[in-house]
Amino acid sequence: MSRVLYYLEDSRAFRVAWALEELELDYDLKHYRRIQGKRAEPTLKSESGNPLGKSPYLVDSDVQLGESAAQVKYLIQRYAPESSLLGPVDDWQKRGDVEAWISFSEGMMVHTLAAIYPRWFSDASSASQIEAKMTPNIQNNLNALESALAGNDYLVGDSLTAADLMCVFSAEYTLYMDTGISSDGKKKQDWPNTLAWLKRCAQRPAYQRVLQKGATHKFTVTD
Ligand SMILES: N[C@@H](CCC(=O)N[C@@H](CS)C(=O)NCC(=O)O)C(=O)O
Repeated sequence: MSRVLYYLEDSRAFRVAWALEELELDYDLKHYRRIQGKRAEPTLKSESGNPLGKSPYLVDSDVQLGESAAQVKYLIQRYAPESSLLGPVDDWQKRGDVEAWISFSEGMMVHTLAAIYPRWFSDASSASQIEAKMTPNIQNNLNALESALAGNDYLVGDSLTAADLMCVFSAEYTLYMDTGISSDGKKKQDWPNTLAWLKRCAQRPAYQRVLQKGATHKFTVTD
């Protein structure tokens, strides 16, 4: 069975590579570069067959999928349906919480990108004005993670779930890009539970195996 993950450097594709490693599934990682640190090189689109030209894109034998959340859920449902990675099978509160965090990782944490795109595509003054407008939303998101992680090692329950697989990238990216943080007189250490969770997840053998495989991911939080 062939399984290929189309991996753009420093991107959400890390979520899927990490999920594959947690599930101990074999896969080929096809690595692509960004042009000047932004858009993907065009070969990502032509070689993956993803009409959107975005990463991650997963081809798993006869299945082809875009969207990191769909890929992470597909892998768990297909290859580890009895696991608690989507929450314990009989606990609907926890399963719902995992779903909510999966949606949060893209639907809410995308506020970070609303501050990044003006940095990339607009002038410095407009970018800083937009970042200031987005700051309450960005900090609200970080505060939600921080509260959920008070006294907890992981976002839902006491073990890793898809909530962590999805939200870690979003939080790492927000802290690394420093959106709505130092510009508002704050520092990463103002979210200590979140920092500890990011370091804890980064120490997991599966997370480390992604890096050892050569996947470029510059956002990892270490001591
Ligand atoms: N919602 C999608 C977002 C996919 C996406 O926008 N990926 C970015 C990298 S994080 C990308 O491929 N960017 C390259 C480009 O826009 O050219 C997901 O979660 O997979």
